[in-house]
Amino acid sequence: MKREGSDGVVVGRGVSASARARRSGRIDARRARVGIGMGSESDRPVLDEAAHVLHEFGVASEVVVRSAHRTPDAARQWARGARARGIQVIIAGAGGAAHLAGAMAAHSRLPVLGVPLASSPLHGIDALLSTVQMPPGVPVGTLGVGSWGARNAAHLALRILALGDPELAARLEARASEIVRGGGSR
Ligand code: C2R
Repeated sequence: MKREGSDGVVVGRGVSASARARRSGRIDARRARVGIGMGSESDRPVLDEAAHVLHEFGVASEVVVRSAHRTPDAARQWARGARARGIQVIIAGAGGAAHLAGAMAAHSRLPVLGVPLASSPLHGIDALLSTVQMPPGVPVGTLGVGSWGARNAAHLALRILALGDPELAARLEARASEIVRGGGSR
């Protein structure tokens, strides 16, 4: 499901969707379309939930640890190169004084979805406030705290991608019908 390249980038892919995409020749599902950045390796269990939701819908993601505080140059480089690598949406999760999502939005014109994490003694309130109140013109679409936020960041990314991907839109519609019938959701 996942492979690790140089640079600590981990890519997951949806196999059946990949085959379909190859047949249709439209969208290469092997290529990461969502970039998932996290401030620390300790955030990985929560951000992995976003990667799993994307994987369920056959969307590959690139998962990296980058910190606006600790590795600012690497964080900037990753954001700046994202579009050229085929990334269409960035998800950034961080805890405490969470500036990662804002830094991503400063360095890229892609939509940035921020996930505040409850990793500090303030239980995510600090990360929520650090992520949500961006200055006008540098938007971060901020989701809920922790695992719910990570999963919804992926669901929102899927809806954004589905605007230009009818196959994905159909998969989302099918899942919405399942939920109406009582199938639940990740
Ligand atoms: P450690 O567990 O590595 O000490 O990290 C991380 O997201 C993590 O939740 C503690 C917390 O620090 C956060 N961190 C940020 C940023 N970089 C790391 N908020 C950033 O760039 O915003």
